[in-house]
Amino acid sequence: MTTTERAAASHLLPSAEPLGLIAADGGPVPDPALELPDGEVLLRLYQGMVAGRRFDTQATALTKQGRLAVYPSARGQEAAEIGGILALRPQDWLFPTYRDSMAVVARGVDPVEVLTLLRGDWHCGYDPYHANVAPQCTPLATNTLHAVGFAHAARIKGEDSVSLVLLGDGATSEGDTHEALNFAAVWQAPVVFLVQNNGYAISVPLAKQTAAPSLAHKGIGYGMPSVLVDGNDAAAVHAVVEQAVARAAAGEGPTLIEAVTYRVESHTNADDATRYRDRAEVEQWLARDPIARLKQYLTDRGLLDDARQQQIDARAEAEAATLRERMNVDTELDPAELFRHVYAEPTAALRQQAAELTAELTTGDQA
Ligand SMILES: Cc1ncc(C[n+]2csc(CCOP(=O)(O)OP(=O)(O)O)c2C)c(N)n1
Repeated sequence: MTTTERAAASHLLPSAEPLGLIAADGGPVPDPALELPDGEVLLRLYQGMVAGRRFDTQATALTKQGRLAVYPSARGQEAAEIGGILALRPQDWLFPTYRDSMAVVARGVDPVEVLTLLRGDWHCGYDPYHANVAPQCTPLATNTLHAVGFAHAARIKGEDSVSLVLLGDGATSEGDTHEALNFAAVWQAPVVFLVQNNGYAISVPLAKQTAAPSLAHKGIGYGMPSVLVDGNDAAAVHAVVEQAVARAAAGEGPTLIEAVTYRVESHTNADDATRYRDRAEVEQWLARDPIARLKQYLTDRGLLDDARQQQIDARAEAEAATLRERMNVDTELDPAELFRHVYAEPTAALRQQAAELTAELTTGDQA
């Protein structure tokens, strides 16, 4: 950048208010700064969100039935999850977190494979090359570095591929995110950062997470264009991610997107959110439900009728029933397998841990 360009860097700043296309009441946002996706895309977004929510409630039920060890729900975040994923091209790559199972399923990965990790297995459960989806990351923000490295490599190899990385508001405070944003901008890597600001990092609210005007404002510090978008508006999320992917694919570098949304459920089924937030706050966000607003919009324009709605519901229900049935089996896991794929030549410490585990499992001595 020249000094003049630096001085004019305000074009990198996000809008003061989140960009939107469809308001909370299902009506159009006046004078939108984005182009509305066509009717077919809006219907795909709607169908994807309905299926995503049904998958999410099914996975939550599976924790109660002891079939899943843990499940971080993305209920309420369907617009960000599905809007982002459906804006990707087949050759692009997704770098998700533990919360983004519904996005991984929407990308085409078998839902039973997606739930393998959360069932307690040691691996991610799916072949990353099947639908270009990296393993879901539990360590916060590590996937930002994977995405930048991957995107940079793709560019060097001359491949037409953009990496979309999903991260939470809490993850933006990690050092890894800083390094990823910095190098993405320096290298002009074809990567899109989609921050799902769902208000909380477990029990930590956004106000204790950052003093920045918005998470999107962080982009200017790295020299990266940033977008603030209504994360409960699937049409708007789709539009901004599609634009960012097109920019990246055209060699114009990375974009930081903050999608403002809300984590309706607790952090996971192992957490109790009533201990740190009011029901009134949750109610406010329920009124901004991403599915209800798109349904209203589509219905008002004759794009969705009862017959179509029934088809969409029936499909989501059938997928959930199949998932339930396929998950309702006792899996046989070999705990020793955990040690087999860490190093080509296991270290002495690892060999010792493996031996201790085998001894414990043989004698039943857990002391
Ligand atoms: C490096 C690292 N530090 C701490 C944790 C523990 N941890 C798991 S989830 C979480 C909160 C993450 O919040 P956020 O990034 O906002 O994502 P969300 O869970 O809300 O989707 C923390 C601190 C972790 N997984 N990884």
